[in-house]
Amino acid sequence: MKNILVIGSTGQIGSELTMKLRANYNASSVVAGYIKGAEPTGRLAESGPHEEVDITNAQQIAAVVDKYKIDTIYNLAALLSAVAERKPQLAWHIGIDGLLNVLEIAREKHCAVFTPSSIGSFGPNAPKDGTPQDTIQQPKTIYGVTKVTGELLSNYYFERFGVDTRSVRFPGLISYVTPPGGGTTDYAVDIYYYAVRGEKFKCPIAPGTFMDMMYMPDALRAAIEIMEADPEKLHHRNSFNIAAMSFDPEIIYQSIKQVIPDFEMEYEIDPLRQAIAESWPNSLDDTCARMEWGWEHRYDLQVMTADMIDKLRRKFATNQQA
Ligand code: AKB
Repeated sequence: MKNILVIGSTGQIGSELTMKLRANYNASSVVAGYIKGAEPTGRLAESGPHEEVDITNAQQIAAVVDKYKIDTIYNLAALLSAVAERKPQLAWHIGIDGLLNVLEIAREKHCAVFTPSSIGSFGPNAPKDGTPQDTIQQPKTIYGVTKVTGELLSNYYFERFGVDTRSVRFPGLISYVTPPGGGTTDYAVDIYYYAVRGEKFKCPIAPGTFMDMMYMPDALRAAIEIMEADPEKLHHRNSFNIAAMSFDPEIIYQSIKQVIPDFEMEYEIDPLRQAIAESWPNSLDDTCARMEWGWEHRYDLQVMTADMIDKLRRKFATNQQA
């Protein structure tokens, strides 16, 4: 990876991944692609080049790829699961028409492409616990439909045209930097904000609903390590199961209470998110990622909780001083 374009650089993953890529490689060769209305600000804007790149506009993508001699594209443009259910056509347009634009440009201009998939690519008829790498994928959500289609399309471009496409199936991602928007797993981010602000949390997901989750530093490492992996060792490409921890709302609540004992939570179930969560696996088996490119998570729930609370306390203290 020499010259990198991040499409969706101001989103939940993009804002942190762009900064990490700039830290790991040459900052001036990591281009932050954004859409109108979501321009980068602060360090993201100052630390390297940024260009308007709407994934639905093939000419715009091609022009930026040419201008910066891009060899690797991180395609992070997507609607998260709950929002996608409300706007299925837009979810398809961004997730699949947009991906096709990226893959065609990658084919013409010889770029490698990373496009994240998700635990949402599985449906209710996949094995619930220890969901295998290769198993039935029949999601019930438009988000999942776009993710499975994206995996197949990316594999097709690799096998048919030799485009170096790679991907991981992200669990719910937890971070103190950029808040997510419209995901089913977002409760596991919100809960920390409420706890640190000393407010009671209304949990939209029912007790006993398990989903895979991951702390953002692990997710960023995964996105970089998969693109740096030795291609000779990859039997799979699109997309690898990766995992770090699986919990339900009661378990994360108890882990926060160990640090903030008077934290309170009650349940106010969101039927849409609950139905989506119930259709997803409880936990994925990530043996293939561990064997083929050495994937390892570093953060478990306890370590993540301690770090999230510490970082959010500092963030709120700084905001109050400002
Ligand atoms: C969502 O909840 O939509 C995402 C995901 C698990 O892909 N965080």
